[in-house]
Amino acid sequence: MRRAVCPGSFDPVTLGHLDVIGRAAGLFDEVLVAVGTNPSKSRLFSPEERLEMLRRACADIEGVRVASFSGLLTDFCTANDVHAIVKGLRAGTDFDYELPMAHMNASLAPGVETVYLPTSAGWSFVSSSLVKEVAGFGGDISRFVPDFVREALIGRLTSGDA
Ligand code: COD
Repeated sequence: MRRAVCPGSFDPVTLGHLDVIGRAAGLFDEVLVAVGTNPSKSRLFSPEERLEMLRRACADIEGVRVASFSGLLTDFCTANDVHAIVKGLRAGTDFDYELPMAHMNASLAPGVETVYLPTSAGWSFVSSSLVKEVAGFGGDISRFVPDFVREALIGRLTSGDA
């Protein structure tokens, strides 16, 4: 079985993420969407909240399972018999950020390949960070995230817990 992982922070999941996940599902027998920790980012939603949002968002994508991990991505790959890490690229800055990670992951887990999918043009400017910023200033984010994510985001930003 060809099994891949789409890892990310997903804080929160956007339609850009879902586009990459759906296209990865068309390339592999099974795709694990894995919520991990990026130590260089601060979080709005807890790992459990992000996992639950992803479960809902991916429910109708065939061949996709949602999981989480707390350590190294390569350890998750080894433990789950994953041979490919799928990442989305929006611009050159994503490539500059992702390439050292691909090299590090390859040196930690030889045989696990990183596969890059170019963003679909319509989602090239969409990121979790920008969606949070726009929502924080009261802007309309309904074109960028599923409805239930928009509601959760607005709820969090207006509750004072953000
Ligand atoms: N279009 C296409 N792709 C997109 C879009 C979009 N609109 N938005 C996001 N993406 C892609 C990103 O480029 C990325 O590939 C993926 O979706 C997830 O994005 P984020 O922002 O949710 O997640 P990141 O980049 O913060 O996730 C980083 C990881 C958690 C994967 C990373 O830090 C990690 O592997 N952590 C585990 C610890 C580890 O192993 N560290 C060593 C790494 S070498």
